[in-house]
Amino acid sequence: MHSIYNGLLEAQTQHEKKFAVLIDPDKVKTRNITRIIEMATLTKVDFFLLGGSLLLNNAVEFCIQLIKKHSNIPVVLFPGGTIQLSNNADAILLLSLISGRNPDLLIGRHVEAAPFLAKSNLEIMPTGYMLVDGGAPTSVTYMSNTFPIPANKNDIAVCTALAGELLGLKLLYMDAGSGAKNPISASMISDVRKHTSIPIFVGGGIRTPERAFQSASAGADVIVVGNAIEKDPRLVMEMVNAVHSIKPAEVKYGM
Ligand code: 1GP
Repeated sequence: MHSIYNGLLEAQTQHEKKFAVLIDPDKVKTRNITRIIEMATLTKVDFFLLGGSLLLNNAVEFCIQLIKKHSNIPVVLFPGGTIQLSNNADAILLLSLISGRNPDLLIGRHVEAAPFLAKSNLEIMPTGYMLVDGGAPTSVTYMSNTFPIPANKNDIAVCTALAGELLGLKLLYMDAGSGAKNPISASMISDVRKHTSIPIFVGGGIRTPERAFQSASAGADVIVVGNAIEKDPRLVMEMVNAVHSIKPAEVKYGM
């Protein structure tokens, strides 16, 4: 039980970084998903995140089946809404949008999902989800009806993350939003890392292995990449290698 979360805590103590591929079931073509799954298996991606802000075709179940058929990599739901729940995944990021002030995304959807989640076999990982301005409006800021944290307001990001940790959330996810123009700055990641201890996911607009390396060195425990890999599945290898290659000495933050 709780093997994915324990794995994250264990990796944190060893200063090992993890890499996750985000699959948006609506966007990826079947041919591309199969290619991404093959590349991910070959390069030892740590897990798949599955979800999007808007699911038009409800293809979550189809994607899980496809992943499970071709690989043993755990599938973690990253739901944009309650319809994106499935008992066939391994775990779920139970997101509370703590950067926003939309009660529905702080507790409302959770109430709706609770009966399903309580009966499911999913490993549930309560996550403080923080949207950070990535230079242009993204689907998630529009759909969530919230303002992201300004990109240069590290102090707001730190206090938000700290509040999430003090409330008992188990993970933080700092997201500039899918396809963000600018990924979250290394300085914001590093400041949040210095003031909190729970594992941090970072994603949104990471397009190069160098950027993935930089974000992980700044303090992210898990780097999430979606768009760039959807466009070019061959990028998986360099991205994973960059993130997995980080040695404790290269980790720049300090508690
Ligand atoms: C979005 O953090 C993820 O929620 C990944 O973003 O698609 O820009 O890589 P990209």
